Amino acid sequence: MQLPSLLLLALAPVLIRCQLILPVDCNDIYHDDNSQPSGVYTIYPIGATSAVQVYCDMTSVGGGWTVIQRRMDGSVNFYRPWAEYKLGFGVAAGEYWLGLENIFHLTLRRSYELLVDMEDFDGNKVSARYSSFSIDPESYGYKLQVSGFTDGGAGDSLTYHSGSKFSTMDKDQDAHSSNCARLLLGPFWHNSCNYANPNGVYRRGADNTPSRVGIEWYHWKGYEYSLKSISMKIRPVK
Ligand SMILES: [Ca+2]
Repeated sequence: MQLPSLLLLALAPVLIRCQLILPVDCNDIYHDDNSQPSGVYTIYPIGATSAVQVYCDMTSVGGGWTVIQRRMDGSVNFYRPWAEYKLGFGVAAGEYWLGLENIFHLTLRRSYELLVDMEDFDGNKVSARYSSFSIDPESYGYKLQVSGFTDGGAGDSLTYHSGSKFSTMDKDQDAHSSNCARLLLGPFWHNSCNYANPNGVYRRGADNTPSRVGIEWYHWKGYEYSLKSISMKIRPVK
């Protein structure tokens, strides 16, 4: 009769170790083996039952970046309601949004920095980096907290959004009298309204009909140029 509990006792350290090695983010995977390439991996942002596939950038400025948002070919529709921005959508190997709840739990657990990489249709690549990035819980509207800008050629189109709640077409929490997510066809942490519209409509470069609805980063390409690609990625501050 004693044997099963003895066995469990003997196994306990192994079980505990298995739980501890579940990666919370791409940085955990990178530190486990820094020779692993960029690609799709499984992380556990909220615990053992929260497995989610993400794209890990293992090469940009030191590697270990967890991609929370990515546009690259227009294959995924980003004009979606609150419930989908909360849970996440898309494909880890392509375009996706990690989900506000996942992002909240990640940045609750650790202090993160943010890197925004982007490219235009002429092959020019620039970035914007922020030394501090977090979002508040849903009860506070997933409010964005971002600061500590460093210019990688893109200019700063995000600090203006810091302190803003997240808004979608069906949940207006922005500072504008109208609904910025509807006006710009892109759910985001809109203020009144925006300098960045990374979740806007995928279209090819310069286009102003209709105006300001593309994937924009104002301080690099203005309001009427939709980027070829953009990705937002986070990494724990060392
Ligand atoms: Ca509003």
